[in-house]
Formats: sequence, structure tokens, C-alpha cells
Amino acid sequence: MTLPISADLIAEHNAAQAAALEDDYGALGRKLARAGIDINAVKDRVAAFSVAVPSWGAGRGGTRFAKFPIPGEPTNIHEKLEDCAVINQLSRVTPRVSPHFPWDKVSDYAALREEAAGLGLGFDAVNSNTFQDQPGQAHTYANGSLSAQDPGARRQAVEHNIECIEIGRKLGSTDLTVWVGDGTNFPGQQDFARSLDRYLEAASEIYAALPDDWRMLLEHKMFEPAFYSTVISDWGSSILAAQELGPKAKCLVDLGHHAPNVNIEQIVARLHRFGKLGGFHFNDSKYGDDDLDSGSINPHQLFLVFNELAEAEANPRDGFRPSYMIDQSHNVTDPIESMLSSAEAIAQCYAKASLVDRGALHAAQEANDTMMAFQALRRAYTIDVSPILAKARVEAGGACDVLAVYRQSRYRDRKAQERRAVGLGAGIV
Ligand code: PSV
Ligand code: MN
Ligand code: MN
Repeated sequence: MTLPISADLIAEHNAAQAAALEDDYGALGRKLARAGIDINAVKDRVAAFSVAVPSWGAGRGGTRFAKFPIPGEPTNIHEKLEDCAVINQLSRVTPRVSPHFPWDKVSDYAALREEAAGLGLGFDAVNSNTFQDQPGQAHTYANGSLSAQDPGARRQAVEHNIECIEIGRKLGSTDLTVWVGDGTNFPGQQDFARSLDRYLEAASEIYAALPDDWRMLLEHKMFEPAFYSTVISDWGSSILAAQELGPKAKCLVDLGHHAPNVNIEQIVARLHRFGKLGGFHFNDSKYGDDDLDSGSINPHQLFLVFNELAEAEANPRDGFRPSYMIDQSHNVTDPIESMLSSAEAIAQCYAKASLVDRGALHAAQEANDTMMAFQALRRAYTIDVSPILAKARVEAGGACDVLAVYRQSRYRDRKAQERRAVGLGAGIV
């Protein structure tokens, strides 16, 4: 396996940091031991945690106003994989890539799978795209895809999703994520009930094509690109659709796809309660589907989501296999740096949720001791778990300080010499 960053550079950096890391890890270990927690057990848990990165997140995103490319950004799936390999090589927490079709279309998927494996990567959920028209496509999605009135557009959207399953089988994926932008911009534009009927009928055709061990992850979104109504607008529509489709259909929670101030952690608990929690698209937001970096705005919310996941893991109903993915738009940063920082923020919340004294939390809940219940969460949230993450990373061959090594490697500068420049223009939103 040939990884993009020099192993010697990582080793030298880690050696220089080793004494400080041991010191910090030892101090945190003693603090946790006083609370009856074995730091090595937490580290082992963290070492087993992973989150997928989106192929589309490797390029600079943009808004409908502009996209500002950077020199050396990837121009195709091969270059995206190489960048994703950098993220995983340094962080050791992102071993899978979630591809999007037709954006990542190639002629030989077996070869693509091998290429990824050669970079230490596998593939996560495949994402279909029926929210844009592609050149030469027979039917437009301007009036919807799976829910369109036009039977031709519906058929085309179903066939595209089935093709995504076929591609995913070749890549070793076991999940199909379906997000449709279908909806309306005017009251009266479409009949709410009939558009959902059409969606369900089309989605059931995709569901019927799922291999036995596959899941169909339904991703809801309240608005955008449709601004008045969206067919799968919220977790309610999502769970109803998933229940109607069958046991292999689950709900995917993108943190940016909710009404402002919605209690997302409670949604997570509800979906799990009914065996329908399928996975996440992690990002952060201030106003809507901002696709900001995970944990950059509201890290406490991210922690509370992981706290519900820790509860769910302890009480599995209908299995507990949420898939974790990042879905962000990196408009003003180097996407590799954003995903390194985001993966760390996500793993930190996972680690902190593991530190919650669940016995104390549940006892306080039973006793209606509100303050102590809250303190059980607060105690875990305020612990700086970074030495645990760094130790797990270093032991797995990653870098103690991921961003420092990435900058020292001058990877992007090297790619700027090798890769063709990306054109200006509006980006994806
Ligand atoms: C839509 O906003 C979304 O969150 C879906 O996951 C898409 O697949 C992705 O962003 C990329 O546009
Ligand atoms: Mn998403
Ligand atoms: Mn989104």
C-alpha cells in the first residue's frame, strides 16, 4: 500500500510529541481512574470508531453565488480518493468514502475498488443524484424525480437508483442513501398527498431491488431547493416512508436538514425507539443547511446526539448499526483540513459520550434529580479527551497533531503542480 504522506514525516513528528502526549495521557488517565474509568478501555473504544467522508467534500464546495477553487483541489474521483487517503492516513478514523453518482462515475468499478483498497480505503453508502439534470438525460427533474407527475422522470429516477445499487455492489457498499430535492415553491403547486403517493410507489421499486444485506437510507430535508414544501421534509415523513417500505428502509439524519432549534438528539432517540435509525450526515449549521464543519457552531448538540447514541447502543432495539458520514461544504478552507478537524470533533463527542456515568445519570433521572442528571452529562462534556484520541491515532499509525503534519507535508502545494485547475463558477449547495 502506498499512502500519500511520508511515513517518516509522521514518525518524526510523533517522536517529537511523544513525551508530551504520554504526560497528558497519564494525567487524564489518573483523573478518569478516580471516577472508576479505565482510560485504555475508552481508547480502545475510540480506536474502533470510524466515520465516512463524502467524495464530494474533497473538492471546494460553493454556493449558488460563487465557488472559489483552490490550486491542487481534486478534479475526479481518483484524485478525491487520494485526498481521502490523506485524511485517513493522518486521522485513522475515516477509512471509508461515500461516493455520489453520477458525479463519481467511472467505467470500471472493480478497478476503482482496488484503487481505493491500495490507498487503505473502502466504500461506504452510495448516494444517488436525482436533484440535477445530467447532459443528454431523457426526462427533466425540474418538476421532481421519484415524486414527479411525469412517469418517465419517475422511471428514470428509479432506474438511476437501481444502477447505484449495482455500482455499490461492485464497490462493496451495503447502503443506498436516497435524498430527493422534490417539493414545491408555491402553495397549490402540487397535491401533498398525491406527490407522497408517487414517491412511495417509486421508492418501493428501488426497495425491491435491494440485496438482502443492504439498507435504503432515506434522508429528509425541510427545504432547499424547494422552498415551500418538500416531499420528505422531516423525520416524521421519513419514518412513515421507511415503515411503509419495510425493514431494510431506515432514516438518515443530516444535522443541517431540520427546522431551526429542533431537538435533533430527541429525534435520534425516537428513530432508534422504532428501529429506524439508519445513519447520519454530520455537519454543523447556524441558519439552515449551512454544511459548516462538524462541531464548529454547536459542539454541545453533537455531544448530546452521541449521548443518545450511547444510550441506544446500550439498549439496542431491532439492532443498532447507524452509519456515520460527514456531509459538509468546504467553501473557505482546504477540504482536507476541514475534514481532519471535523473527524476529530466527531470522534471527540463519541469519546465524551462514552465517559458519561450512565448509572449516575439514570439514578438521577429516576429520582427526579434534575441538576445531578444534567451534571452527569456536563462532567463528561467538559473533559478534554484529545489525549485519548491522539494516543489511539498514534498507535494506529496516524499523526499526533494531524493538521501540523498535513501542513508540513506540503501535500496541497505538490498537488497544485500536478493537477489541472478547477474552473470558476457556482458550486453545489
Ligand atoms: C442535500 O442537501 C445533501 O445533504 C444530500 O445528502 C446530498 O446528497 C448532499 O447534500 C450533496 O448535495
Ligand atoms: Mn446530506
Ligand atoms: Mn444537505
